[in-house]
Amino acid sequence: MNFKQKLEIIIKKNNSLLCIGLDPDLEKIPNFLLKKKDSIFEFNIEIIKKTHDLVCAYKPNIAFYEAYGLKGLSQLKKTVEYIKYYHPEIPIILDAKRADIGNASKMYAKSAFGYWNVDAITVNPYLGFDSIEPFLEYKDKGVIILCKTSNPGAKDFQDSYVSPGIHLGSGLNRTPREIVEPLYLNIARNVVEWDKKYKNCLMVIGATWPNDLKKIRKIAPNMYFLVPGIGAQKGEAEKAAKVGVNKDKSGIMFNVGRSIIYDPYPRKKASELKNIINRFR
Ligand code: OMP
Repeated sequence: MNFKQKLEIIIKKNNSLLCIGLDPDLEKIPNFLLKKKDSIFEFNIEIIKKTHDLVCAYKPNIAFYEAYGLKGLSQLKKTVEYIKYYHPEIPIILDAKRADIGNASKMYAKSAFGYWNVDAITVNPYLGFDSIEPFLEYKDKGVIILCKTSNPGAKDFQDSYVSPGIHLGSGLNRTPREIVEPLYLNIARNVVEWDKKYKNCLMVIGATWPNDLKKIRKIAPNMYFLVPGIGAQKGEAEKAAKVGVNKDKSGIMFNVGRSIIYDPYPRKKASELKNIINRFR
């Protein structure tokens, strides 16, 4: 079963487009867990136990584990193994925003899909097609390409006007200089082309940019999107759900981290968000 099939099954089973970000911060996790040996892992287990029937995916961001060195990374490994053992039907997305020159990307891909054994990874398209291709070659995995990120600085470069170049696999096809569009739309068009061949592409679009989300949905009517930025980053689930879904009222994973995992009642909060998304999708 490939990543998209796995995702579609769990979306239906849990009737949910909610993805929870497992981004543990030792300064924020409850005191009683800090006393335990593997407090990050224990914190994640608490969240997973309370939410596994409410989600369509879990997304650990590797920064929150790397920050604690090998001890942190070993707890990421334990978290992945825990989910794979107790909830094998739930996809795990490694949020690492990787990609490098080809031979290094090959190693990043091997690390994500081999060692970490996750179902999908986030990647950064700045280095171009040859930096993404080593990930795309894992056809049963999901490759989630940054398109328009949720942060305020997304405007700095991603909104720049460029003359569109489409990489069709055989090489780059650039339109005349006078034709321009924002870089993020050019990325979206490229990802749609890549997906025709590899069939495992997804895109990241921040919930903080609902107008851009709408434009990207037009370019990629059938693609799955990862939409972060709800809650702590002030993106609104209602708006993003209305404009972002595909014709089947699906096609999105809404990632929420802090505003669920640090809520005193994570299950209640996750359930509320799941229901809001379902009401507006
Ligand atoms: P909260 O802001 O706590 O909900 O967490 C957001 C998570 O999504 C973090 O792990 C971010 O790194 C990630 N993220 C964004 O916030 N914005 C993006 O544009 C892309 C991502 C991502 O790729 O997941």
